[in-house]
Amino acid sequence: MNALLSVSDKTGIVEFAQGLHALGIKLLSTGGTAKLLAEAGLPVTEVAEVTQFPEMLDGRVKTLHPKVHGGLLARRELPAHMAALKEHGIDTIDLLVVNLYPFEATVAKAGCTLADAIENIDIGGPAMVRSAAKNWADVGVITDAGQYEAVLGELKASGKLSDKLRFALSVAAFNRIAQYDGAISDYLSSVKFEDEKLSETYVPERSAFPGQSNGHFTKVQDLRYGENSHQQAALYRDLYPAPGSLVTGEQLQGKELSYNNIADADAAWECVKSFEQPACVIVKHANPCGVAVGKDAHEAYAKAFQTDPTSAFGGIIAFNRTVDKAAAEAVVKQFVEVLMAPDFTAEALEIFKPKVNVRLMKIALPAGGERAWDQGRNAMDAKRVGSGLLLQTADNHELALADLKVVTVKQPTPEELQDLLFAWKVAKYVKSNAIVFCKNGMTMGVGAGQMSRLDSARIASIKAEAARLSLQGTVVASDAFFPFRDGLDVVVDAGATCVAQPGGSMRDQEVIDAANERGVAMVFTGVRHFRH
Ligand code: 93A
Repeated sequence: MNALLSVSDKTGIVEFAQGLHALGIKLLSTGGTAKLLAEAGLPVTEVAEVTQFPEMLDGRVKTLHPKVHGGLLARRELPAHMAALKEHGIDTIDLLVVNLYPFEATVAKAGCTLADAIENIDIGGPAMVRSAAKNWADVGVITDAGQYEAVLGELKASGKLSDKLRFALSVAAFNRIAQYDGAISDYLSSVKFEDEKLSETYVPERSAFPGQSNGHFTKVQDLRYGENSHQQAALYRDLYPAPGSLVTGEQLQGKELSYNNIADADAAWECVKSFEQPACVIVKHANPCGVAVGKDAHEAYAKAFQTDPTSAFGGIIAFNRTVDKAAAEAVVKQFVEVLMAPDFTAEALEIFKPKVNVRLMKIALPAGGERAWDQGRNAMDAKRVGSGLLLQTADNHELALADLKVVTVKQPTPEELQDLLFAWKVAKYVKSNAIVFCKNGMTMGVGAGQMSRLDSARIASIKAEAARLSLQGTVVASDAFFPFRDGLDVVVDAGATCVAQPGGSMRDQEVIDAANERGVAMVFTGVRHFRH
């Protein structure tokens, strides 16, 4: 059995090689590694001796030779392969031990020059690793010192490696190569290339974010900063963005979009897309502070604005219909950060022209039938947690009238049912705990982002009061169940006559009894819409 050892990180290599030698395995090695093993008194053959070719080009070509790759890639069970090895005087290599030039550590050092980084891109190492890992059925490939023990253990026990271990080593090897190539691609993509400065000692300035596609995302632009001015940020989009999604939009005028603008714009756009009727959504700090449907864009805006005129100041506004003159004249009276719509009439564009800072975004709604908006949803939702990534499918649930289960003696009126569906759609886009009062296709009070449902209910009615809206005869959507009757009591005290909630609490009966006692209608939706 022959082993080829070629490692940059030489930790534990002597002990491991001693173990191999003790088992009668022949050792082949590259310059630096061979020297170390020889110094430890081990018999070792230099690869250059095998290839009959000296290491050249400052070590750039050491192992890139058919005598090495033939020995790694030949399929032992194929007579033709073995005959070819024999014909060319090539020995099999049955165990490969490689760890790569320290590219990641090199570029992590302050002052790393472009030349240093380039010189630390290992070529021969990954090539051998790929050959060995491809031929896992015959070759064991070690890419990490942490694998020495398991390999020596099996070799000592049975004189060979099990299929299971060789396969696991192959998978680990390809993972390592992918990671290594990723690091190179990330580094090079981050380099701000400046021709005139290029020299051996050039330390490139780097953006915090790589500029190229990594196969899943592609960079749209660097942003001035992140959520706060001391944070760096960039916007990426899916390589193939869903039709009708925010990133497919075109900015027609205004200042550059900021990180927070984009986050809020997405919330507004996703929400407004969910309505069939002409709708308007006003978002502040990622929460809708006014949502309404109307006969046209202007009416929808007028109603949405009424919900919370104070919060709507500096808001992000989205329409699912063309913004015409009437809508533009109404909107332009307020301070607006971002305005999004599938289109703007020429008159509307004229109205916004003097407001050079207002960002106008034209975004096509996804085409198709009446459920077309659904195609535009992102398939996956992601969130960073420490050094982890939480992934989930997007919250795409849409409630139909038939899904509602009336649990009270009092039945909702047809108008209340329509408003319930409207309120439920809005609640889905409000941060939890969400309580949303609605009437006649408009939000009347929104309680968002509280740690207790009771507080969200109180805040929603305080806000309605501040906007001088009466909550008498409103419907309420609660994004998750009422754990106790107190939350229900608060919304009924405020004037609600009909409530939608998922149900499913241990105390559902207590809450149902409370609704009956108060003489209001309540429906269970069977789904909840937490949003954090
Ligand atoms: O410069 S290389 O890309 N060209 C090669 O042919 C080659 N073969 C092995 N780098 C190459 N290696 C790498 O050399 C190995 O991946 C390992 O990291 C390193 C070990 O060199 P030495 O044994 O001389 O210290």
